[in-house]
Amino acid sequence: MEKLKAQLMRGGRVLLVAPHFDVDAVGAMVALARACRRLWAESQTEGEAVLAGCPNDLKYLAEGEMICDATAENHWDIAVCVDGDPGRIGSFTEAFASSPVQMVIDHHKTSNPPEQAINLVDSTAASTTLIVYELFKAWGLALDADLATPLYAGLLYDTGGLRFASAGPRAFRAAAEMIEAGASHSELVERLFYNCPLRKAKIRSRMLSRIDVCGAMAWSFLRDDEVVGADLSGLVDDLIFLAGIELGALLILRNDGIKLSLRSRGRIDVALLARSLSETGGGHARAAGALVPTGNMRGLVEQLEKASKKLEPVAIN
Ligand SMILES: [Mn+2]
Repeated sequence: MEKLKAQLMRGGRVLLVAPHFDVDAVGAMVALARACRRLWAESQTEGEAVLAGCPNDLKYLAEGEMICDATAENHWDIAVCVDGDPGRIGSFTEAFASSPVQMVIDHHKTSNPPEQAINLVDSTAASTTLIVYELFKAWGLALDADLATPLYAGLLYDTGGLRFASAGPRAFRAAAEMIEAGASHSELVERLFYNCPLRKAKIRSRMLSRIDVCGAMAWSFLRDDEVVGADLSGLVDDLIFLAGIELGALLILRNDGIKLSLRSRGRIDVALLARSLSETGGGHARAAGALVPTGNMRGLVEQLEKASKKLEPVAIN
């Protein structure tokens, strides 16, 4: 942890990157960018922290932050990848790889960071922002609303509003401190969970109308052309929260295969299941995904159904 701080304290150009732009990833990037500036101000060092992209609907979290795209010049002194592997950052791969100092901060069970990077991977953390919060504490950085808001947004998002099994005493203690420091629980809950666009509600209703249950699995599908450009995050939760269900699977039928989102109540390790179905598969024990290179929906459903019959308790994360 001190090594990370010492590197960041040196200043220079810092690239913050993630393999996907969910609230946890963006929250971690934003909090780190703000913490860097705090450290530099304290030590009177010059530096610049830039986010490698941010979707429009999350710009409210990234107010005042510099955002670049992959066409920007590739010279960075430090590259930090959050909430996943730098092997999955697409057009920023070269920028990360050519950076002399590389860091990975992640909480995915299937995380596989490069050896040369400074790695802070903790799959028992409920969110990447929880790891970042603990880093700040270890560094003696005082939280304020600017830091606490993106941190708490990530923690809330990844724990489904502190409801999932991953939300234990560690997450709740951190949550309390983030709220004390100025993060607004009610505003963030409203933004994250009670803010569904009409189109997403209609997509959800289509998904629900197609639910099929086999054994302990509930699954449904959507065609790519039905969901173009739509935010599908959290939809699969409506499948796992059915009574008597242990495995929820949402299949998005695409030209290049079937994009699979999996949820488990804790007796099926869906990170392992996703990995077994595709090289691109991975995630957490209770929430994972994969792009399976197949056009055979029936075949895939049968594979999933088979897996849903092997019920064993799995670690919580
Ligand atoms: Mn996360």
